[in-house]
Amino acid sequence: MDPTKRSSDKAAQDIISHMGRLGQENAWDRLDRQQPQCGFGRLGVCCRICTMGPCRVDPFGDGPQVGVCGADVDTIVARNFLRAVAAGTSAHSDHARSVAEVFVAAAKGHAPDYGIKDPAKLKKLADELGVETENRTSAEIALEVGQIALSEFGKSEGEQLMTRRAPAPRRAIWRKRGVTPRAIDREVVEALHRSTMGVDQDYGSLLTHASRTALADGWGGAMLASELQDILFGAPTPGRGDVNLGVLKSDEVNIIVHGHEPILSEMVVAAAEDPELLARAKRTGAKGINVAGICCTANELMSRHGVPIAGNFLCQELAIATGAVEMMAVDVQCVMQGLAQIASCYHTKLFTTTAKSRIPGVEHVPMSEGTAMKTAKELVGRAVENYKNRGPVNIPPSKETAVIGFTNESIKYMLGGKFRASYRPLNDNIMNGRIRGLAAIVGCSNPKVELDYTHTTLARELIRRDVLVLTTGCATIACGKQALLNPREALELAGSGLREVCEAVGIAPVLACGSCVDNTRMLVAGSEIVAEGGLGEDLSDLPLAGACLESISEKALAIGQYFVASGVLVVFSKELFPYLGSEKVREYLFAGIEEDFGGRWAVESDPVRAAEIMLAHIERKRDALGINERRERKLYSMEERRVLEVS
Ligand code: SF4
Ligand code: MSK
Repeated sequence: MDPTKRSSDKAAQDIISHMGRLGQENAWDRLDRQQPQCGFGRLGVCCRICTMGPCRVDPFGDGPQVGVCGADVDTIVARNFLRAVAAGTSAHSDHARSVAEVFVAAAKGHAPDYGIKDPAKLKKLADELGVETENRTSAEIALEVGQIALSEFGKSEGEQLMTRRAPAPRRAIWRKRGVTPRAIDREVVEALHRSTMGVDQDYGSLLTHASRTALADGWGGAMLASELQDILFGAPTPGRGDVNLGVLKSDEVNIIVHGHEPILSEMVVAAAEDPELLARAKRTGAKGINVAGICCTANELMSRHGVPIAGNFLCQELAIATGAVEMMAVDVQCVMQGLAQIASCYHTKLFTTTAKSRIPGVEHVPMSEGTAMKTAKELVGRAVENYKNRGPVNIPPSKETAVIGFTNESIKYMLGGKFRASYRPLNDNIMNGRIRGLAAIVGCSNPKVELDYTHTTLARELIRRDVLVLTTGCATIACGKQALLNPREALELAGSGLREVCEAVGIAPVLACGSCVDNTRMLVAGSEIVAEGGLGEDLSDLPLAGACLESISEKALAIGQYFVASGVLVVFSKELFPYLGSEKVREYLFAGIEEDFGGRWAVESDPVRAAEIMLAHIERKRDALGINERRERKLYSMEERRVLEVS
């Protein structure tokens, strides 16, 4: 197939063509060989929950309308939706649990290679959680904070503590609807229980629990992951780095870290600076050691250390096919099993590092918090040794400069400075209409969609119409590859109002806010924007919308659902939303849920039309806030001014 149909990015096109010439297979080829994909599966109308099945209902013809147990199409689709949300929630939350375990081990002194890098953020979180900080060491505070964080997963009673960050009216809605999340594990377990054969068979009740489960992710596990990572590895600050396959170096040892948890990648970055390993690299003929990231690990590393990004999800196989990668170390999530096959075509050493994520035929080097640096040095050493085995390389020259690393704190700092850090200037500029509203562009890259095309087209369309874009995950990397994270280039594409504000503040109109778990930064930012005043009382009042048009993962669905249940409109691609087979489920997710939570789902595959949906929503919210009304300019007489001053 024509590589320009597979990717809008030239570097990826080059490597896709190169792989085609060599007869090497990638995700696009495997997708082609899966065609035609099951139409029942695409609509979410098949069920294999019990062994009376698998069952499927026929949404179009006169085939069966219920499964063997009698479950109808609404139940089947809603159960599939809930199970996907639960799986996505479990992924983010298990990531958070691993971070919390390392956090506690570091506080106890059992993880000597990790420490508290951001004591100010630790103190702030401790205050929020009611942990005493006076006359205590960082380690003592961290131990108690870490233990509270760990208890959020399995506590037998009480609500998720981070939900306190939400505006009061939002918490009241959750309470009224009975969806305030309890222990994270409990919500996931209950989701699986409810959706097993013969339990919850009311689609509305199943979808309500999907909200509760997703909220345990957004306002629970994922939010804790971002908080604890910031404290352990340092909160990101905006900084420059390079993005795309061109960051690989023809004369250095190239190491790629891929996955999600910074526990591995932070150590690999530090180990690559070890003088002894650098000297060994030089002895093998390399000029140095170059670490680059793929997927969310890439966002984590660039936002904290300026480590270059080689690419997003669909670039993982392409990076190896450059022939220039000595070693790829992976941890959890979004790691394709296909990597093993492509690595076998090259000299690349591929290593799995966590016990919960293994690949047959791939060497496993277990990473544990007690010996993290030792293991990281071993991995880097293996990469250095492997340099001599490198064959011909084919590194596309493309790379772009990006500014990455925006957080709730750093955005406020950029808007107001150190002593007046505040969202006030943002709120004022939304109220006066220079900025029409905010949009979140998040998520993955999917071979069913031309790589990076929808994320970047949507971003261009929104900034052109004066909407400030916040982005995370693989969408961020897509924007980075196409210079949308480069303030100089992106500002040329922005509408005049947005451009004026961004130039005054010194930011790009597309702000890179980190990895998938960092979507929770947007929830916190939204809550603080509400608290700042002038834009309503709740998240659902804000002129704000989200989109994920290249989703692949159940995690994306969990993220979408917690945004919706937090009061936000979320747009997914129609082809990538396999829950459309039930009219009642569609009616609830696209309309009814708005009455319950103020947010809703929409599906649209075309990024320009998706932008229209988001813009219409933003303008509706502005109308409701009364900030679109043109106020007549009134010239006051001296008499009238005196009255005003007195009152
Ligand atoms: Fe079929 Fe019902 Fe079993 Fe699902 S739970 S496989 S619909 S019998
Ligand atoms: S890595 S979940 S493909 S964003 Fe977070 Fe990218 Fe989606 Fe994985």
